Order: sequence, then structure tokens, then C-alpha cells
Amino acid sequence: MGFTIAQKIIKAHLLSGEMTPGCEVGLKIDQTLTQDATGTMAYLEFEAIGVPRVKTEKSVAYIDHNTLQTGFENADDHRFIQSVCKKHGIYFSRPGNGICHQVHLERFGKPGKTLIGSDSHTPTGGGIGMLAIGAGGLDVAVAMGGGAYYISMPKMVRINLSGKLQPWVSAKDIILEVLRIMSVKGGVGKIIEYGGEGVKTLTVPERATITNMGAELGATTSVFPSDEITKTFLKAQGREEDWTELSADEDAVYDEVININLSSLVPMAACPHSPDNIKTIEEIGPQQVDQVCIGSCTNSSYLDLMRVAAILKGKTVAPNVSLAIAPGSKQVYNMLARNGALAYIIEAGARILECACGPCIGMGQSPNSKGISLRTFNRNFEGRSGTKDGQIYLVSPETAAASALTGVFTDPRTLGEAVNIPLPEKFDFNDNMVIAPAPVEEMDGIEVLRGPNIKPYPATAPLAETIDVPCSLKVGDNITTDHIMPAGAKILPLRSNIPAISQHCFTVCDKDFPERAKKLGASIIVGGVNYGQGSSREHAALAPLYLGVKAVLVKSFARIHRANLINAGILPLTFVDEADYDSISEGDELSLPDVRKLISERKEQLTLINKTNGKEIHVLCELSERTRDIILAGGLLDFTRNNG
Ligand code: MIC
Ligand code: SF4
Repeated sequence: MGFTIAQKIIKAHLLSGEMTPGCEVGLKIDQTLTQDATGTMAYLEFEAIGVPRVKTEKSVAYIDHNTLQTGFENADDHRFIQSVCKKHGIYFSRPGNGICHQVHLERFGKPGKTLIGSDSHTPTGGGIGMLAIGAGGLDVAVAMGGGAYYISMPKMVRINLSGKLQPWVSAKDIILEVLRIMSVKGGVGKIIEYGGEGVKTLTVPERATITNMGAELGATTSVFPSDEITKTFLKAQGREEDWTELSADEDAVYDEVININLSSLVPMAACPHSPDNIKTIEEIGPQQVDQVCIGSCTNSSYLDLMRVAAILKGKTVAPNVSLAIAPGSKQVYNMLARNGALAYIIEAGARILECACGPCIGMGQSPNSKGISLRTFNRNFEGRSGTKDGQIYLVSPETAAASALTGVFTDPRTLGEAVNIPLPEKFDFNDNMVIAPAPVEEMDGIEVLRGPNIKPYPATAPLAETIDVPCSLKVGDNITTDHIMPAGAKILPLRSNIPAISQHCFTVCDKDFPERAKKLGASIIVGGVNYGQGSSREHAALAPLYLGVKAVLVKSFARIHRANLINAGILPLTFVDEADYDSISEGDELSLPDVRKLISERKEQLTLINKTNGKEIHVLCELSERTRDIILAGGLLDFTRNNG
């Protein structure tokens, strides 16, 4: 029996476990990346682990999220990260160099390698044939220290692409179609591999748009083969020697196969408030638009922005629209400036933002009240834009640019003859904004610079004998990490200060939660399906930890968030019978008797007693040997420290 692409990479990096779906496998990690919003915590954790120099082939720290400096906090964090990098062997991508996933794809990603990043869109690297996975900061810290990264062996899904995209239909429309078919939870426990003749029609940046937004399927990652097209891209980046061929065996076996004919796709949008709420632009009709934002790690490549510039050339943005554009990297920005395309964008009236995440994470450009905003981004969760009632639609750069000109939802196919932008033979690469770490002999003399906003990791404790606590919050299905730990310009500067950021925990759902949880001292949260979808932010586990949350009981979890809860020493529980969700209300007194003993004895099914209504229900706590030990120790940091 042959292997899929992902199975080949996993096999070559397997440190422990069996490659049977559901079994825990430990992987050797070649590369890591962090961004600044998760990075400060990840490097504090790396320091706590105590390894003097990273053991990976390449680790890079990017500054791209917290670039709005409205106080000292973000700048202090950047300085901290820069000094840690210099000391501990990490490359530092300076603010202004671009969004982590875009820059990593351009400059550092290598086919066949493993990459984990403290950001859920790390799978962007799958566009170049990497096994690239989003993880919590602590997992990245452990991998930097040379430790394995553990996942539960995913099932394999093959998406066969046939045909060729019609003019004005874009890679974004392909992933929107996949989201339409599979939904935001359809990828959980799976790796999505792309294959078929249609793959040959897609450039690396287009493939990366697709693997990037595979995160929204809940998938562990997505991957394309590494072929001649990959080689062409790497050659144009001056990195031909980084290329290796990688494809699935003819007789590889997949658990699921989906066929998509590219020729039949049309421009689409993900409507508010979920990336799988898909409609065609035609179906939406000529509704008025208030704002258009182009950029983010999904759609800010040179090819994307060249197409946008061609559409905007000689025109003016509609009077009712504010158009903001953030190029994905300095390389992209520079090339647009050199070849003159930037002038078309400026002339048309776009508001040009720095090369960073910007509006995607609510760092500015929040739309007006009830504003309709078309964005080329990957997430449109309620409130994420910074405007609670903002109506965010996710679209391709072509649809975004066309609509910015007309002021209403516009199918770009109405623009006439399509623009053909070829991949440049040579990108303007220049790594002058990446600072190499200090040589080993100088490491000891480097001082790590800490600002006053940087507070230590919250206190942890080994798992208690019995958990006897109230339910402090009950939430519904598809709770995102943006609900649990909101981002945005006001809250993001607190990412290094868990006591302060925890004051905003769950406030989107219930503004009194932080105060209530703290008052209760210890509690349990109850939720529905796909709890914790979205971001990799471990703050969505660390803030609850700080507020005394001992366990989270839900119908199902999203992968990264579940791992983050375990890393924080919070028990992840699921209902055996989902109907029991109805038997718990906020405020009920809950008890998990002898929980420590039962978990030590490897019992997976536990009894939860609702002391308020007398009901006893069965809950599952499925842990591997390793994760069980982590939970018993009170989290991964204690576990790693205890185990040297
Ligand atoms: C996001 O898109 O939500 C983020 C901001 O990039 C997060 C990371 C974070 O919360 O810092 C992610 O996707 O992991
Ligand atoms: Fe940044 Fe948005 Fe990409 Fe997250 S999804 S890394 S916030 S651009």
C-alpha cells in the first residue's frame, strides 16, 4: 500500500507512535515560527524550559500582529522578542517585513519539512509541500527546545481538482467551495491533500491561499505536492536548492475523496458570521458595500495585489466605500512600488496600510456600525473586526477590488477581459529585515529586555483529587477563540499580561464572566460542538486557567484549543450523550469525585454529578499516556520541568 504526501512526511519525522488514525504520533520538527501576539508568551515559556539555544533547523520570530503602537506595551514586547531571538538562536523578522505566513512561504519554507507555528494559519506552508501545523505557543517552545510535537494521527482526505479556473475566478473561490462542502468542522482530525490535473494550473501563492484557509475547515493541515511549479516558485525566490519533489503514491489510500471541477466554479463569498456560510456573488446581488479590505495571510501575495492594481488602474474607489490594502510582505510591497502598480492603487484612492495583519485581527479599520465589509481574509467571526454588528464577507481579491469600484457586491466576471499576471521570473528578494541570531560564543553576554507589561505564566497546580465546583458559564455551538479571548487593538497589547487580559475573557458572550469566575475561585465551563475553533492563541486557555477554570465540558473540541487546554492543565471533557448538555445550567454545582485517581488509573469515562438537580451524567476524558501525565502534573510546563 502506498503513502499519501502527508504520510510520507510524517513517516520521515516519526519519533513515536503508530501511523494509525487516532493514535498519538510524536514528530520531529524541522522549523518553527512565531508571531508577536503569541510569541512573547511562547518565548517566556521557552526561557522557562531552560534550553539555551534552539535545536531546530530554523526558527523564525515574526512581528506582524501587534504593530499598532498606542502605548509602550507592543513595542516593549517586540524588543523582548528581538533580544530573546538574538540570545537563543532564532531569526528575527522585523516589523515591516510582513505577515509571518507570507514571508515564511517566500523565504524559508521547504518542501518535505515539518513546520509548527504559534498561529493557526501555519498550514499556509502546505502550499509549498511542507507539513505545516498550527500549535499553541508552549508546543512551539518545546519543539524549539528539541522536543517532539504530538498530534493524533489524522485521517487523509484527497481533494481531486480537475479542469481550470474560469477568468476572474480565483484560488479563494476554490477554498470557499471546499468550505461549502465540508463546513468549519468538516476537517477536524483530517489532513487535506490536493491532487489531480487541476493542481498543475495553480501557482504556489494560489496553493498557499487554499492551504491557509484550510485552517477554517478545522483540519490539522492541508498540503499540495511539490512539483515543477513549486520548483519554479523557489527558483524565482533564489532558492532552487531548497526544492525536492514530493507526491502521493499512485496507490495511496485516502479515507475520503472529494472531486472539484475548477471550470465550474464561480466567484463566491463567505457571509456573516462563519467562513462556511457560502453564497455566490450573484446570489447575494448588488447590495451596498461600506468597506473593502485587501490583504491578510490568505490573499496578499504579489499575484493577488497585481490583479487588484490592474482592476483599480485609472478608476476611483466608489464614494460610499473605504478601501484599505495591506501588502503581505515587504517583498510584495517593494515589487509593486518598483513596477509602478502601487501608483494605480494610490491613484484609485486606496488607504495603504503597513505589511501586517492589521484589520484581520481588529488592529484598526473596524467598519462603521452595521457596516458591510468585504475582506480577502480568512475569518469573519462576529465581533472580530472590532465592530460587534459589522457584517463581514470573505471574498477573493478580484471580487473585493471590483466591488470597491462599484460600491456594491460585484461579480468580477462583469469586468470584461481578464488580466493575466504571470509569476515573475525573479522576485525582488532581500532579507535585510531578518536579523540573524548572535553566534554561540556571544550568547551569554546578551541581555533579554523585559518591559513592565510582561508578567509571568499563571500559577498552576497538579490535578486535584476531586473537582467540586460550580458551572461558571454555559455557551452554545461553534464558540471561537475570538469569543473566549477576544483580540483587537485594545486587548492585544495585553497578550504578555495574563492577569490583565483575563479581564476580557468571554466578555463577547457575557461581560460579567471574568468577575464571576474570579469570585467563584474555581469552576467548570460548559459548551457545545466545535468548541475553541479558530485561532491557536493559548491565551484562550491561559486566561481561563488564571480565572480558576478547572475543566471544560463540551460536545466536541477544535484540535488546537483542546491541546492548549491540556497544556494549561485544564481537563478537556466531552459528553458521552450530547443530550446531557441540557441537564446543566449556569450556576449548577458540579462534582467529579476521585478524578485524579480515576485518570491515573486510565479510566476514560467519568461520572459527573450535578449536585443542584441530582443528575449523574457520563463524560469522557480521552487522553494518551503523555497527555494524561501532563494533566496530572498541572500542565505541560510543569510536566516538561519535572521531566528535565
Ligand atoms: C488569528 O488569525 O486569529 C490570529 C490572530 O492570527 C491567531 C493567533 C493569535 O491569536 O495571536 C491564530 O490564528 O492563531
Ligand atoms: Fe494575521 Fe489574519 Fe493571518 Fe491571523 S489570519 S495571521 S491575524 S493575517
